Amino acid sequence: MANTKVNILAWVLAGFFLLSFSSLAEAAPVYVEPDANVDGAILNNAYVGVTLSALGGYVGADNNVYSRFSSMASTGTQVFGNSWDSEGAGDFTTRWGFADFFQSHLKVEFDSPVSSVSIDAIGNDPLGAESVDLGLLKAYNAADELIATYETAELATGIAETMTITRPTAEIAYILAAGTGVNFIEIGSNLIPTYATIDLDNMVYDGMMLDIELQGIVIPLPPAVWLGFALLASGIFWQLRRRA
Ligand SMILES: [Ca+2]
Ligand SMILES: [Ca+2]
Repeated sequence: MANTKVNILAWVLAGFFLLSFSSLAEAAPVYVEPDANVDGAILNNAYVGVTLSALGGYVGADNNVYSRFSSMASTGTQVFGNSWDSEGAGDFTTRWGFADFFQSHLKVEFDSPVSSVSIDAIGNDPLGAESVDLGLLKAYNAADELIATYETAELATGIAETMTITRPTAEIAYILAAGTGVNFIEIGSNLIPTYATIDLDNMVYDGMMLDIELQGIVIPLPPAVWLGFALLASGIFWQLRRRA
């Protein structure tokens, strides 16, 4: 009789576990927002589910991503920053470009591939520079294949455009984001080419994050945590079954 009770308990536990999956909320947007951190904070591992880094840049750039104040932030006061500056002095900047040897571009790696990602590109040329910026977002799969790109329209100073890539399946393993194209600055009678750089802010991703709702509070959990739960639950289940 006791064995039967344990057996029933095991099946009830298994049932509750399956129910918890079937009642999952829709995958919710996950915000990777520099405003959540003080000015100068290193953001590389500051958010659940993602790892941030700054690729390229001047010699001396440290490849960290920082929370950095920008008057052109599209949300709040902070944008993504890096350690490159125009003199190569290793100071913080908010400028991101795709010219490897002297511009940093933002890399965001996902712990598990996602289906959708967006980030704001913001034109950051000095007012009156008579130039515009272009933003570029590139998405790669786990085999390092470029699977989608998004390029903005021309961005005037302080103007933001949200760059979004959405795929039918969760296949985006990482993204790169920065300014692209070439600006020409008029100096005297000469047009001097400079690579376009932009500010980046307000990243949001969606896809494999699974939500559990407890007492009305939605908690997004990465799949690795769910896998842990699943292993734990199956372990308990089989222990109880063995006793039965
Ligand atoms: Ca912000
Ligand atoms: Ca610029």
